[in-house]
Amino acid sequence: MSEIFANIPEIKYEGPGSKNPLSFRYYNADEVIMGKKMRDHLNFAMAWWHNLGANGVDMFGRGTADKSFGAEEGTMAHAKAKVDAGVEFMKKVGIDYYCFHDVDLVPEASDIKETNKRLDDLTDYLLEKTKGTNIKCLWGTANMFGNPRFMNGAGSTNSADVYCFAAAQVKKALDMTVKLGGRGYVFWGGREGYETLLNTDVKFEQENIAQLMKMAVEYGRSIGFNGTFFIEPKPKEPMKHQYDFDAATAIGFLRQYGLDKDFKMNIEANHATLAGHSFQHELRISAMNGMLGSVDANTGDMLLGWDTDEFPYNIYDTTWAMYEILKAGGLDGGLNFDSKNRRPSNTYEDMFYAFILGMDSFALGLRRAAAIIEDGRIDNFIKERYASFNEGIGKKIREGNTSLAELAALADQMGAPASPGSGRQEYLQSIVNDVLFH
Ligand code: XLS
Ligand code: NI
Ligand code: NI
Repeated sequence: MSEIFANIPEIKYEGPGSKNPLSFRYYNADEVIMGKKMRDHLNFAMAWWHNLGANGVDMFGRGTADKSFGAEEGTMAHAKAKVDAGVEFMKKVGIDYYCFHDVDLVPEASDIKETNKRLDDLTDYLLEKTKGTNIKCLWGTANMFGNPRFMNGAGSTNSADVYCFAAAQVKKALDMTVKLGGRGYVFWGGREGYETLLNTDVKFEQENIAQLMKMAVEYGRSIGFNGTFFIEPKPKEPMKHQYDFDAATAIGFLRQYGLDKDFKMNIEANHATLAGHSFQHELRISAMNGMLGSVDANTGDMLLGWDTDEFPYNIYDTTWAMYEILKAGGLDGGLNFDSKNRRPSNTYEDMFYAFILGMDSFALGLRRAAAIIEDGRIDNFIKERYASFNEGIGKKIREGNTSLAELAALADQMGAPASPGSGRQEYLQSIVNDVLFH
C-alpha cells in the first residue's frame, strides 16, 4: 500500500540543538527518567477527531486542510483511509495510543443499527491494521453532543427516548473500547448542563447522569472492562453551564452518587483555564483525592475565552503538569493530544510539526519536573513552611487531639503569635528559573 505521508520519515530523537524540524529535541522514548522510560511516563495518544478529522472548519469558514486521505468523505472507504493514515502517522511519530469517539470512526447512519454495523466493520479493520504493532486504544468515548437528538443533553436530557440512545451509544462505545484493548473510558459532558434554569431541574438531571454512569460501570465490568472510567471536567462550551465544572465539582458528584471507586479525572489543560484554574491546580486537586487518571494535553490562549485546543508549548505549564504527575506516581491513562493545528497550518507536515512540538514540550517538562524534584529546594521549602505542626501543639492539632478551649488558652498565654514567616514567592520563582534554564 502506498504511503499517505510519503515525504515524512520516521521522527527520531536528535537531541537539543538539532535544527532538523522533523526530529525530537527532548523526547527520547527509551531514555529512563526517575526510574521509568519516557514513553511510559508520557503514554502519548492521538485524538482521532482532531488529527484525522479536523480540517480547520470554523464558524466563519470552510475547512482549509485536506483530510480526505484519497477517499470520498462520508463513506466507509474514507473511514478506512483514516485508519490507514492514523496508523501510518502514529508509527512515524512514535505514538502507541489513540483515543476516539464512536462517530470519529465511521459516518453515522440514520438508523443506529446500521451505525453499529459500520462500527463493527471499522473496528475489525483497525485491529487488522494494528496487528503486530504496539498501537492500541488509550480510551474510548461516545459522542453524545453532536447529533441534534442530544440538544437538551444526553444523560441529562428531558426525553426518556433520547436517554435510550445515550445508553445505547455508551454500551457500544464500551464494547469497542474493550475490543480495541482500551485502558479507559471517558465521559465528557458536552451537553450535560443548562442554558437557563427557567426550564431545568438540575437535581433531576444530575441523578439521571449518575444513573447512566452506574449502568456503564455495571455493563463495563460485565464485559471484562477492567480499566478506569474518567470524567473530563469542563465548565462551559457548548453549554452555558456544564455540570462537570471542574475537578472539585466532578469529584463531589462522584462521591455523592457512589461512583468514586470506578471513576477518576481526565484533566484537560484548556478546560482548567476556562474554569479559572491553572492546569496544575486541576491536576493537584485530582491527585490529592486519589483521582488523577488521565490528561487531555493541550493549551488554551489566555486572550480567548473558549476551548482553542492548541498544541502544548508553554514549558512552565508542562513542567508543573509533569511535576504533579510524577508526585502522583503516574497516570492510569496517558497524555492524549486533544489538540489541533491552527486553521492556517494546513499541510501534512504541519500535523507532524504539531505533534513534535507537543511531545517535545511534555518531554522537556518531564525532564525539568524531575530536576525540580531532584533539586529538592522547593519541596524542602514547603515542608519547612509547615514545620510548626510537627511537634507540640501543632502535632496535637494534626492528630485531632485538642479543643478550641485548649487552643484559646494557649493564645491567651502568648498574647500575640510570632510572624508565620515569609512566603518567599520570588525566591522560589528564581529557583524554578534556575532549574529550568541553567
Ligand atoms: C471537548 C472535549 C472532548 C473530549 C472528548 O471540549 O475536550 O474533545 O475530550 O469528548
Ligand atoms: Ni478533551
Ligand atoms: Ni476540550
